[in-house]
Amino acid sequence: MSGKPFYVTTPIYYVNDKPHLGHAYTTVATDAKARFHRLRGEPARMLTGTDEHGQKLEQAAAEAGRDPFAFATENSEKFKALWKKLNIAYDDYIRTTEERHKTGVQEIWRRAEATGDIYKGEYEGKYCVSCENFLTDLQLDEGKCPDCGRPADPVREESYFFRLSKYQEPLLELYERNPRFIQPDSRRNEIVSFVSGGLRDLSVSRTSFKWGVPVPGDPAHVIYVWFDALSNYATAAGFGQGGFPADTAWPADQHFIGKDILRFHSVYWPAFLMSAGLPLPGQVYSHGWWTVEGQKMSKSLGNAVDPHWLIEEYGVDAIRYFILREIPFGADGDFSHHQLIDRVNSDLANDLGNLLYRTLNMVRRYRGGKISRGEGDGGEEARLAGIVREAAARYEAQMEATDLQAGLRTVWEIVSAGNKYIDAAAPWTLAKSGPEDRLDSALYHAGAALRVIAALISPVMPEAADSIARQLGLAGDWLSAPFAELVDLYKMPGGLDTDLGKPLFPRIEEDARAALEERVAARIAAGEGAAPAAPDSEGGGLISIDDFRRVELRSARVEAAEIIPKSKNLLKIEVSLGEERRTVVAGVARHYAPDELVGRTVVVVANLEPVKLMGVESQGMLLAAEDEDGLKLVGVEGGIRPGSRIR
Ligand code: ME8
Repeated sequence: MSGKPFYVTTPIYYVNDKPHLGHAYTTVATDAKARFHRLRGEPARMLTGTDEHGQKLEQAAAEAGRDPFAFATENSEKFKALWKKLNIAYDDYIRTTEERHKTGVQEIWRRAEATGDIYKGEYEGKYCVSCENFLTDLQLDEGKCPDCGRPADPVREESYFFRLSKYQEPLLELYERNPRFIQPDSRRNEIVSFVSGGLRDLSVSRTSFKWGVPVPGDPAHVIYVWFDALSNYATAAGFGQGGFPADTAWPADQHFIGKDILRFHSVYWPAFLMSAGLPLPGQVYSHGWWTVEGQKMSKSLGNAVDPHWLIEEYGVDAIRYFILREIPFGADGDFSHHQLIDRVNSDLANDLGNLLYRTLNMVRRYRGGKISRGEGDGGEEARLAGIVREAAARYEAQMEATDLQAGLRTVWEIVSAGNKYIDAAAPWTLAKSGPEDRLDSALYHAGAALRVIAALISPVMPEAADSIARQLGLAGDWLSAPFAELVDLYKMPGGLDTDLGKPLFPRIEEDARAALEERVAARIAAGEGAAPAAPDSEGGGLISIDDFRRVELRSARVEAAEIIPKSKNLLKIEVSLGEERRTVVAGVARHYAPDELVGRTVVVVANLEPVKLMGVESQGMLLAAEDEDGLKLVGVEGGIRPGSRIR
């Protein structure tokens, strides 16, 4: 027995939506934390999964004309597929529609009821289906949900309540006793003041729909989806009718979540557990929010950061690295392709990639590809060893404290020390004029620094770490050595057969960069093209005439057109809609010369949110049809006044 594992969880994601960058972020961070613990030789258990009940899912399935379970299954699979591609090494994947989960949720309910914390009443108030949240009139922001901005529905129905008010003091004591229960500190302060303001009892069942876990003994009610969902962390650890099994991983050491769901995790969840007499998790870590290119992540912008596409364009490790390195864990951040490319070029290609390539290249040229053990010390070696030792200890503390960004920065101090070491040791001079053992020592030390770097980046970039190890000629099980050995330069064996291989992270040069930015723009434009009310393409559901009418199509006359500099396919087109002139960016340059367009009547989607494409604000979209032979703009037959509505 290796003892209780470090148990770390992601939120379980709603399956009405397909996975996006935000989901990927939390999951990669959680995976990195679990892998860090495994790197230190501790058992770790990572849980993720999907949240499949509730009104939102029931509605989404109905709109898609699907059975809720089949719909949930299909979308749950999409999450699994992305986790595979993102190299997420989860140990368990829970779906709330599984039997093991439902039994456990009902058991938590029964225990809370036995404590006297659940009573029947009537709920009258508002409900936000999108957040699955009960709201009071005071919380509403002009009738809308304060969190997501969508209109809240009035609800009046019989409901069970949970005596949350009773837990105000115990919760405040918890935050006091375990000051790191909520991280980061700024979020903790928010919750402390929220709870100090007083807690109202919480409605924990619904009767107006069916898609959920039935309330034990009263099947007219389904258990409130957040009571159901939060319980997953315990049910996945084996909690059921008999309690937890003896070898359970519970309590969780860390719940990773986004700040949007902190209240549920730091107020409701510990209160439910206290009521059921169960041990509490160690920490709730609430991270920040991503915007995309400076804007809130919308459908169209989401398309430009679709995780599958990002992985194809940049590689899985570049994405994993970027999202954890770019912003301090806990703070909000902006995802910009420009920044991402800069980071790939500087940190990955120039710094790390170069250290690896120049080291192995010299090993090949001067030593026929073999690294021998060399401990000769001209002073530079001791300096490097000192930097590595100190940085590895600091990295360990930072990762332990979930300061993932700082941990990565620390590894790059070793990268930079490695590059400086090579400059100082100048193996090219040693190769010419010796001494021979100093050359061996220089190549050994550079290689050994790379081995430590590979180990320390492995939680965040597992593939790159393995690839560096393979190129260095280390054995397949290199990473299973004790942590203290992995970070000790002198524990690298000698006599290694290296393999120069291809550069690990190629630089994204100017041409490739322009082409990439153009693809980003095209994806945003394509995302814009999705009719607002259309269900996910595969759903193929029908839309109502009202949905169609929401799209404002107008005729327009092209007044001017020009190629956007650096772009191969984008034109900046000025159109007249009668009184009004608009600029529209369209991906048609491969099919039309700018001059050919001037004077034509085209069809414009006139009520799209504006979006910036390659620096130009596009205020609409042109309609076009495409087949194997090319693309043709949609026009209006005969003469029509520019700006006429098309129906
Ligand atoms: O809330 N930036 O599921 P969900 C960063 N089912 N992270 C983001 C993000 C963004 N822009 N958008 C989403 C639910 N996330 C519930 C959870 S748990 C018992 C039940 C991440 O599919 C972030 O982790 O809406 C956020 O908390 C989570 O996705 C919400 O996922």
